[in-house]
Amino acid sequence: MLEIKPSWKDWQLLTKNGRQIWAYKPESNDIDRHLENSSKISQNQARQFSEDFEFDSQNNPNSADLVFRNQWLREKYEPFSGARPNQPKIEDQNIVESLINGVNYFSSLQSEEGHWPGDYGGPMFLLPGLLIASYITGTDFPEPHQALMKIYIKNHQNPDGGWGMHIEGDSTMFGTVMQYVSLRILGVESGDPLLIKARNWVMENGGAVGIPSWGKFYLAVMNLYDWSGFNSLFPEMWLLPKWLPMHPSRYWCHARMVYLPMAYCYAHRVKAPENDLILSLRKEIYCGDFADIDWPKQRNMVCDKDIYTVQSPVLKWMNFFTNGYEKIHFHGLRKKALQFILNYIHAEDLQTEYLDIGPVSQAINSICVWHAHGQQSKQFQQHVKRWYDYLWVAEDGMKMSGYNGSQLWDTAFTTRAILESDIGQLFESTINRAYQFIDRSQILKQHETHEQYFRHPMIGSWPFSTAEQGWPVADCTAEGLSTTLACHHSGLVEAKISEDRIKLAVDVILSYQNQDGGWATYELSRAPKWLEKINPSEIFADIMIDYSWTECSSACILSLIEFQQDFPDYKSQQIKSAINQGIKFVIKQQKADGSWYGGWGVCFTYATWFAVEVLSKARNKEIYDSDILKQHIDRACGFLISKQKSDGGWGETYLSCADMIYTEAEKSQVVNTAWALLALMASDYEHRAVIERGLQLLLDRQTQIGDWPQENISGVFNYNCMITYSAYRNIFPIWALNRYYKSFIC
Ligand code: LAN
Repeated sequence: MLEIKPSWKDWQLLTKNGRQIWAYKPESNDIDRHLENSSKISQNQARQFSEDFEFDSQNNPNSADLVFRNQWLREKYEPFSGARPNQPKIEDQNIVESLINGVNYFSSLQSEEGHWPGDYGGPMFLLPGLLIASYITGTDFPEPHQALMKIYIKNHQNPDGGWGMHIEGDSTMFGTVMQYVSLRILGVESGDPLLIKARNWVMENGGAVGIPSWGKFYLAVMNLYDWSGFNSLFPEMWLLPKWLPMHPSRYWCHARMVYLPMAYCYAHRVKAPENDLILSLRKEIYCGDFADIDWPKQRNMVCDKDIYTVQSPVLKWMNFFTNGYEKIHFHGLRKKALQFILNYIHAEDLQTEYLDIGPVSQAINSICVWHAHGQQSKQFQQHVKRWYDYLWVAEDGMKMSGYNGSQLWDTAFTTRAILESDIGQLFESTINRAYQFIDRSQILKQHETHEQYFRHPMIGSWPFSTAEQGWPVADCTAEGLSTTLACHHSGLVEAKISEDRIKLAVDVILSYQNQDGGWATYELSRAPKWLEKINPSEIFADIMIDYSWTECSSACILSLIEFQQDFPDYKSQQIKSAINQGIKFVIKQQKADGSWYGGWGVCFTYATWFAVEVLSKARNKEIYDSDILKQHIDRACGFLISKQKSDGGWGETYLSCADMIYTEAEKSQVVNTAWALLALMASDYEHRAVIERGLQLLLDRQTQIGDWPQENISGVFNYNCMITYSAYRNIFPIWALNRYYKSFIC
């Protein structure tokens, strides 16, 4: 029943302290050995790969993580053999079975060190960035990796010949040209029918001159686009006084850490040497002759299929000045700025053990370090080792993940989903291992260059992935804290996370609260909203500032409420006031229809769940005015009920995120259904029949072994790019079933 195609077995996921590496035909579990992999593959093997990784993205572009799951299951899965809870009523028995089955199945996918590995792909522009880094630095991936990357890209081509920004998206110039160049780097001939089709798409849409600025950047590095067609990144910006709102230290950390190495490459005009491939590509991706292109005119040229954020007049003015300055820039200042930038890149590398904050900056930092120190330098080699932390193998091929994983996040949610009721008591070893991972993932040290490079205090925080990655996140800290408390309450674990460490986490959460009462992602909001006007990305919105979000705020408030129950005397007044301000913020975010917009999950059901969870908790604990809370909760339930589909479920598509309007999926989605149910049950919604209809859908969709189908993509960032959360299809149905069990059965 668990399908494992022949060459899937050649690929093994190795994990160590949360680190995840896919190794080709490993002989041992030693991760470090497999980073020096130089395997070759024969034509026959390559053919076998193509057969075994054949994937129909038209049916569903979301792979179900079968290479990892089926292999681990085959090794580790056993039907649940423990005792059942005391005799539920006959009519409830199948719900209990389903719940136990769901948890038991998912427990088999837990790593030894306690986390749940999983596919974190989705965006289509990440792998090309890494391939360009590997190309320009002359650092090839091993052949088996290259073969699987090729397959992945081919698998995700849209019927019109192009590729989207992400696996579910319509074709864009950015998606298409980046995949095109990648396939050529990987050795696919320009006469390949797939590439001919892609080229037609590019030509019909005006050629690669219309690629958005991030694409212009990558093409320039590949020497496929002239740097003079790129708006200045004004490296001297880093020398501006720090109190200025436009000083880059005030940007959202992801924008900061991407534009930092981009500015380095821009200033040095880093580019691959001309060779046959480059010369040929120049002919393949443009409508006219490369030599005839008026580059400065292309700076603001963006294909209309790509535009998400229109350039503001402020940005145009700024570009006018910075492009002008570029012509006369002062040598001394440029040198100083570049030295600062390089030092900053080094500091980021050391603070994160070369993982860097994310996949985009990891690849571009690699290019900078190679440029500054050479291919053989220790620093560059450290970078290369980390490339593999970002690669993932699924039945659609090898992709680049949106982060070095979602380890902490998934572990925290899974643990709480299991511990929602006494059912958790049946899974002692799973909880113990998860707790170990939570324990090990709390960030307890700060690098010495921490303050110098604008980092927020982070001792006591939790990250999204692993402690060594070293970037704390406000709501991940909250999830880490809530999970710690839940584990301690369960009585299943020996409490290794001390009271002091719990309080450190609380201090971090308090330090993260914004003036508006809400919580942002990695840092405080550091700049006024108008700074967004200089967002140069065209393809993302709200990328310049770290804003307060409903989800992040709700998670932080919830953890503070839970903490106060256990430790009522610690900073009592300060925490109460933080909770109060926080609730006001969440209430203010509610839309007229009763919903909340989700910035990091799809979409209104996601944020509405977070908000209702915290407002209901506050109401039950008699924090805040109960009547006001009731009003908001009722409106939220009204919204959810109005979106229930005739089969009892809920379903949204990614367009909810991009268009900011509730966009119903044709088919109900288990993940959306679970979020809606969790919210309704949290609020003690009175019409049980409504809840039962949704629950029935979850029961019906569950597979025999206890899994749920992988449906639409569930995650998002910056409104316009989607990201896979492969664990959600298990976590949230389990959580919803368990909450039902707690509320109505046991
Ligand atoms: C993430 C993943 C986790 C996510 C949550 C914790 C779920 C959220 O509540 C807060 C924001 C955060 C931490 C988040 C921010 C943006 C990230 C890092 C990502 C979606 C994963 C990938 C994305 C990153 C920006 C991708 C690289 C692209 C760029 C535009 C730089």
